[in-house]
Amino acid sequence: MIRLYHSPLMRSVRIYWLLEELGIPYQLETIEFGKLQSPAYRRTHPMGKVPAIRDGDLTMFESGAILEYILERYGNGRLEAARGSADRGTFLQWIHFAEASAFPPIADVAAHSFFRPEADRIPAVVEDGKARATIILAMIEEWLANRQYLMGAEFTAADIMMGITMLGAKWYDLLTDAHPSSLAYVQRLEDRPALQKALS
Ligand SMILES: N[C@@H](CCC(=O)N[C@@H](CS)C(=O)NCC(=O)O)C(=O)O
Repeated sequence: MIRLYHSPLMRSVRIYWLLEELGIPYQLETIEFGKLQSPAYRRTHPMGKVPAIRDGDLTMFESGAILEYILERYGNGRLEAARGSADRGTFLQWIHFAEASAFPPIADVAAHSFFRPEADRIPAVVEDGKARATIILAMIEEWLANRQYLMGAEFTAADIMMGITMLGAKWYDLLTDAHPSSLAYVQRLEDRPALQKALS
């Protein structure tokens, strides 16, 4: 059975949410954020980050990679675009964009506005993060203007990857009245029982 290493409200929510959507059995190992750097947990994730999973002999980290692995091994084609299709390209684009391009500016704003001790916060990093986030959020807003979900009418795992990024944007006040389609999209995601459980 998959064991998921998770801290509340962190990127491990993606995998918790995915497991709930797929209805596959798993064990949840919740670790306080402040204990992620303990030597014990760093034997599972050498950088002391979440998510990580164990599945039989496999130990792995990186939310996007874990999500792809779980879909491939346990998804039976659910929540993903068909392999080899053109839609597959778009699906993979959003999976990777979520963490590689969209999350970093949001994380910079969050770290230097909320998480770091006040003395370590650099206002210029916040300004730069906001400027980069503005470009990204405008682009997503345009994409969502005529779509319910990233891939169109159907909810997929791309919405799980990007959904947590977009929730981060909402939590850190980067989503505003200038983003009505994105706010409606985030609300649609927040209405899903599987996300509600993963956030509880
Ligand atoms: N790219 C990684 C990022 C993982 C990551 O940075 N997780 C944060 C929580 S959202 C963490 O564990 N931080 C703990 C720390 O840096 O001490 C992924 O998507 O899995």
